[in-house]
Amino acid sequence: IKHPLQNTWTLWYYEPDRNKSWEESQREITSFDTAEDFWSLYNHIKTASELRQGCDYSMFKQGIRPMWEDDQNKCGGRWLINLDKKQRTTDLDNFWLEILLCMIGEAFNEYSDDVCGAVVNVRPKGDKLGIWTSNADCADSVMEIGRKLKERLRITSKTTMGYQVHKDTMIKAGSQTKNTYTL
Ligand code: M7G
Repeated sequence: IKHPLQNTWTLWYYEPDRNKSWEESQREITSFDTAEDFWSLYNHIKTASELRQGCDYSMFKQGIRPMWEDDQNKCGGRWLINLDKKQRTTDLDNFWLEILLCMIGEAFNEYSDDVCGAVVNVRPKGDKLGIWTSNADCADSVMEIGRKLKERLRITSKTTMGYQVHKDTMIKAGSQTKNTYTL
């Protein structure tokens, strides 16, 4: 028998399309609930660094859409890791895989329930990794998830991580969103 995961996870893919809205361009790829099915999927698809610029992968718990508007996200926010351009070849794929493994392995202990999912944005100006949590007001949970992430990714002091509330991101198109927490 296969090794069951605590949760069922869904992979989403976003590709920009001028004829569709952002929401319509989010495509649900597949869901899985065993370690073996995770690896079959992971080994079958392009790595993040192989995606065309402008595209995203998102992996969320089944039933949570990878958007601010979802009930599980609307009071939440994300830990954001901004990579510089050089890190696409050195860090992007490693960080993304490690984030996925943290999530499916429920690495955040008593706070794993607060994790909704994660997103990788492949962008010309620098790639981004975000881990989305459901309640931005739960400082304990947000900080513990951030600390664990930083430890597991072995993020050094030169890379700072900021937690941004989705409600701030939503209205801040263009300019930079303020960090509500930093690590
Ligand atoms: P992005 O892809 O997160 O980052 O957001 P980028 O600026 O580096 O490309 C780009 C745009 O996508 C936003 O300004 C929104 O128009 C749209 N968008 C992104 N997200 C995460 C959402 C979302 O959750 N809901 C909606 N409605 N639009 C979003």
